[in-house]
Amino acid sequence: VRDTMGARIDHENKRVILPELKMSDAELAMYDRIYIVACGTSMHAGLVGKDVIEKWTRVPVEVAVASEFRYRDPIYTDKTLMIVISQSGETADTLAALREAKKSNVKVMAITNVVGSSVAREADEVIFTWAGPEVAVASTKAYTSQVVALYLFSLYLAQVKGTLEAAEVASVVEHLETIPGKIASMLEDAEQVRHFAESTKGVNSLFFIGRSLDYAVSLEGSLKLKEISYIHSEAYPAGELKHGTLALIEDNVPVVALATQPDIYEKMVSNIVEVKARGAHVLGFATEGDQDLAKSVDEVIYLPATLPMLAPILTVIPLQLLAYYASISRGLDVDKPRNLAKSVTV
Ligand code: F1P
Repeated sequence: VRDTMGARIDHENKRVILPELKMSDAELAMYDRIYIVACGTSMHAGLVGKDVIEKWTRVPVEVAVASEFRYRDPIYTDKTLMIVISQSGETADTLAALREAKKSNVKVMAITNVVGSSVAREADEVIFTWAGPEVAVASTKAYTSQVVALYLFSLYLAQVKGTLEAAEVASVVEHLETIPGKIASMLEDAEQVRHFAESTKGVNSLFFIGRSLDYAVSLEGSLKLKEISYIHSEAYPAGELKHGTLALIEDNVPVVALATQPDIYEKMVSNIVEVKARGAHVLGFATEGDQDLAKSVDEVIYLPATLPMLAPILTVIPLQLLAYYASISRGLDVDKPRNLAKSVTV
């Protein structure tokens, strides 16, 4: 939650500002449909953004993979806003989707880290994430900063549309202000994740399950694991398992089960019971103070308490660490994953 980001907190007034926004608030408030288009990790950040924008602003959002979207015939109206997300600002498919939209006169807002990148130059509006140079190939802090940018954008949009009360915005802002300290403490206390990651050494497949925001963030956990530790993994919406995939859950298959969302907590626990019944070894993610999850899983990681809507910013940290330690324990170079370029420009 950086004070340099293109969307930032006005700490004094407990609201959000977008100091570099060129369009008027009235124009922003007019958009009634949003496409979020991106690739890989950036697309996963967009999935979190979708739930947040819809919840706080009631504007319908579709998230699309840029490599598919660029060949579609999207239904644009003059009230459609496109948000493209790209750490590098040079990803070929994302850039192509942006250019296609521009041909149809669609207003494009970019969320990117790189000033002067093609995406930053060609979009109408830019929110820079200022996440610093990406040293490693796999995106980690880029994801976190993109997600934060999307939270701040959603709050700003809710302010201008009046879909959240000032007190509600202030409450979210106050919670956002405590996030950096929580992340710091999670990074200091990574022993349990390391232990679980090491226990997956002989394993060749792993599942991540969750619902709603937990599902969105589990997709990123799964991608990170594939990218840097080369373990096959699948992120699955927990409620969808019973439609076939449960057949793959057998003795000792590791399952990472995310249960940070109170409104669907009970449903999530019943999904965990289903995979446990088939012999899975379950690592649960619960919120600090949760007394129950430990009874249904083999191990639990407790995440610092925050607003459930903000949980993805914290949940992704142990997921990234899991991929990191799984990679290290296999003797791999986490910073130079095979078959992955920092920006995919072809
Ligand atoms: C998109 C992306 C990254 C991934 C890798 C390849 O990049 O899929 O998420 O970690 O670097 O490209 P970008 O458009 O966000 O720069």
